[in-house]
Amino acid sequence: MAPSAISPAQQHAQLAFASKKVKDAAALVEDRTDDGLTKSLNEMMGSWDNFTFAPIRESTVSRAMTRRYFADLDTHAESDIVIVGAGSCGLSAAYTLGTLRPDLRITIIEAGVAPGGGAWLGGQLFSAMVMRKPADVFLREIGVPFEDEGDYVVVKHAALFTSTVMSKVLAMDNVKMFNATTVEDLITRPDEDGEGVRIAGVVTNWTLVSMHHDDQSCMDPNTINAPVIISTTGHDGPFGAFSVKRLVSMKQLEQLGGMRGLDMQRAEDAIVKNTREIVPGLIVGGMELSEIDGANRMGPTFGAMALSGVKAAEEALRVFDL
Ligand code: 48N
Repeated sequence: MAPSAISPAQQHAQLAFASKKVKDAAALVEDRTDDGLTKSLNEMMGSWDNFTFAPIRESTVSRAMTRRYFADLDTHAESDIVIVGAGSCGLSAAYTLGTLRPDLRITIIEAGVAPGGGAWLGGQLFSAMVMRKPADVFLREIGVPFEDEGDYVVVKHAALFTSTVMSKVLAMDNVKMFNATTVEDLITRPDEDGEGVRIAGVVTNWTLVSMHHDDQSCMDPNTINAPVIISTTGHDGPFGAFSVKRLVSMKQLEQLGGMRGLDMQRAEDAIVKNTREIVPGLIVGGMELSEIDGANRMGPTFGAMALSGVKAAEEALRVFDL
């Protein structure tokens, strides 16, 4: 028998996926008719007079959502790796980790209702997204078409990149994203190898609650334990650069380096090369890193975000397997 092209862990993950009554989307796609649509959809069109949905009761919908959500919260209360921030860097890290290690329980915490961070547009409301080579390697990995312009490539709409990498991450059985949820603190333990701390998880709350602690009585948070955290919370936005700012306020870092002015040439190499573990258990990548290192910003090029995510995943596996 030909050797299996996938690892035992991936076989395990695929079996788990199938056994959960969740049908793989690819297996569900029927043959298409000559006009490009499936036979079922073709038959539905034009026959709306007797059309009706199957019956349902409101509580059934409520239970279908809440049962799964709270089961996920219960399962992911102990995670192997938590990624804070589902922007282009966090999603690229999640894709790489989820693909390499389908045996690991990976949790993504995203403050926005809509994940994706700053990667829905290429820059100043323009649609196209530029990535400098060799970041096209990641686009080929996830199957995003692009125009090759020599030293750089152009994805026709930034949302095509972001929705593609997100759809692959969300389809992974070992990855769960909690969006509209904010990391509002870090769980720490004394670091056995030094005087500092080891990061051992995250403290979370609904984003709307996190934004109103000042004008509401205390609303206590929830927690997720994990031995490795990847923080990719960007450099702007209501919670930008969250983890590195928290390290300063808990006196684990002297001060932030402060993001420097825009210099495309220097910024992207620095972000990718310096994606690393900042304090034991906490890896920082993407534009959050520029706030700690004082790296330049790169403006509307996204190759460093994707490859910083790949490097953050590699760093996380190094720390996890230590
Ligand atoms: O897109 P961002 O902001 O961050 P990155 O590092 O993934 O990508 C940065 C990129 O979009 C740029 O800034 C480009 C390249 N421009 C550079 C330049 O020179 O201006 O995504 C961060 C995500 C967002 O979705 C936030 O909502 C989320 O992180 N987030 C959080 N989620 C949960 N808890 C938090 N505390 C938190 N803080 C931010």
